[in-house]
Amino acid sequence: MRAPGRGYLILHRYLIALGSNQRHPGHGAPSAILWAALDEIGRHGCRIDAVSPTMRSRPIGPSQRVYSNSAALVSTDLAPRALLGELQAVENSFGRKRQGQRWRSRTLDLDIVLWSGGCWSDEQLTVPHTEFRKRDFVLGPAAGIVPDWRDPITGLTIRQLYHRLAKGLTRPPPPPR
Ligand code: A4P
Ligand code: MG
Repeated sequence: MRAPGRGYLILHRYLIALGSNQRHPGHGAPSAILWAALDEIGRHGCRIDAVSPTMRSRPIGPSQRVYSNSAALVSTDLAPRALLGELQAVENSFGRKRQGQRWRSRTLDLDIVLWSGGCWSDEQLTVPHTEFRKRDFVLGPAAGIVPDWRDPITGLTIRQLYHRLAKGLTRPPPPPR
């Protein structure tokens, strides 16, 4: 299939999770960074097919800052490792620093959550993302755009995973917008 007007072959679809909890000197607040990042992803060989609204979420991990999170469905001819490279280039272009503590504050984090090809595992990349079933800030936005996409590991849809998590949710509710 050829993307209208884009001239690249679409072989893969991905669910991408976006997160930010640090301001950027040019783009401003985390929610604005997420929208700007989508434009940039569109310039890195991906067609953006659907985007969730951004939500605010309490941080998991050592960082104290509130996150903005969203999800996007993208189509591309990039295979998983090639897409990871492009997403990391986008993260870097937003000033992402990789040194130091895991889960530290970041201007932009882009994770590959699901891939239309199913599962991928090597030393750099694991798809489905290992943590996504536990994260309301991934499943909530994703349920708004791809509710029927099935997790190849559990066989459950995003909607089912989200309802299951919501029922047992022990984390405090997100802060008000
Ligand atoms: N990697 C492996 N699999 C993947 C994948 N599916 N997608 C590797 C993207 N990367 C993947 O990631 C570390 C390495 O994971 C990469 O080099 C890549 O080869 P990173 O982005 O450099 O570092 P990180 O994000 O600090 O670590 P990690 O383990 O990816 O953390 P997560 O899972 O991204 O979680 N709280 C809230 N409320 N909202 C958030 O968005 N995000 C995090 C980070 C923590 N707490 C949060 C949020
Ligand atoms: Mg990450």
